[in-house]
Amino acid sequence: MSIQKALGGDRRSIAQAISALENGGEMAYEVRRAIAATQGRAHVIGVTGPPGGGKSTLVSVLIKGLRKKGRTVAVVAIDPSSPFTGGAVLGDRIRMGERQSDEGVFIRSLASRGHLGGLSVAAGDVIDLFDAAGFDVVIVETVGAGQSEVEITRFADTRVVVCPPGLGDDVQAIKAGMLEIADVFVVTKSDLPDARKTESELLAMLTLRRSEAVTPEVKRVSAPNEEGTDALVDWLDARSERGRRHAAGGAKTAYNLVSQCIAGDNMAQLLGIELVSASMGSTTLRMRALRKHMNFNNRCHGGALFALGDMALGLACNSHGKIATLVDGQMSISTAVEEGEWLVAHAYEVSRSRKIGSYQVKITRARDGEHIALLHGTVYVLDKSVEAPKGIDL
Ligand SMILES: Nc1nc2c(ncn2[C@@H]2O[C@H](COP(=O)(O)OP(=O)(O)OP(=O)(O)O)[C@@H](O)[C@H]2O)c(=O)[nH]1
Ligand SMILES: [Mg+2]
Repeated sequence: MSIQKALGGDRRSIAQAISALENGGEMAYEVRRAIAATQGRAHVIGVTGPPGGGKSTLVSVLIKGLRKKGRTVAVVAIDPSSPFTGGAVLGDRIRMGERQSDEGVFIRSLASRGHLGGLSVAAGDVIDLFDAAGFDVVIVETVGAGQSEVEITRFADTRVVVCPPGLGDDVQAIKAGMLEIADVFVVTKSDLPDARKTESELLAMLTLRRSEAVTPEVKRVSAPNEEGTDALVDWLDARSERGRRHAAGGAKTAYNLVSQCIAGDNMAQLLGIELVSASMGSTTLRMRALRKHMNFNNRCHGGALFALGDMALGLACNSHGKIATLVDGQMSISTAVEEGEWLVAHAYEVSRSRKIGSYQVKITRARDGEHIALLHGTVYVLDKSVEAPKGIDL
């Protein structure tokens, strides 16, 4: 596999790079490292909403509209049940198979792998890969059930929440979770009788929102009649939110900050912990289990594993630029590590408020992606900026 070819847009290499990211393993961090060195520029659009709400159909409509505007589009569908398998999505009108043969479109389904019921761990990396490979727009489809609609806020520049008619009281459930995160509500299936009612219910809820919040748009779309589709595509395309997740201390800044933190960390030097990649709220490190890490049983010492996990977690929670410190951490270890093995620690943010953050770190064996240990930690965020070591420009 050639990572450089993938970053140049070669489809076969992109597919291979995604497989590497999914499998974990040794190649995954090579890919992550290559991605980390590139600057994001894609407009990442997250599409979420209830099961069967019309998300995939809407994504097809968006692909078609964005292609007409000359944009290249990559799609990450996070749900094994999504019909992005090359079959017909909406009768003969929009065939995903036809879209797949379009050089400007790349569609990939990812299994959710049960990561907190939300986005798979690899999803963020796959989005970054598409971004690095030069796609103008990356669309992420997730089923809004539990964590995923909240997680999408970490990944997307623009959040589209699908709200089909006929949800009845379930519109209240949308109010509880998604009202907070949406940039635009799309009332799908607007050809169905209850569509106007759903729209007015949404508008009524939005007027109850706190006045300082930016009020999301509400748009109606009927896929079979192609009603409202152009307006939605125009609105999305005109948004200047492109690459927003990278702005204001985005991936590049986070990477610079984290790489300087680790360079100035004595424990990391002592144990030989290296940075693989970093973005806001997420880091990947690696460490080779050497003689000095072994316990009396000639296996990697639990303390060394914890130090690796703690380092990854510490960098992930400090990557926002505010000093954060671990106040509670628990590690479970499921597999012993032999001398000579490379270990990869991937830390990611589960949640974060102004003062408290929750993080997880997965430690795997690089050779085969075997699960080694899981660290869960709670951090306390101080009202102080992380100081970069002297003489280095951020
Ligand atoms: N009448 C009508 N039906 C639609 C429209 N959009 C989607 N549907 C139908 O709604 C059903 C679900 O559509 P999908 O696009 O698969 O919905 P989804 O949200 O992706 O579903 P999951 O991924 O399984 O959660 C399908 O039978 C579609 O044909 C529309 O605008 N009008
Ligand atoms: Mg779907």
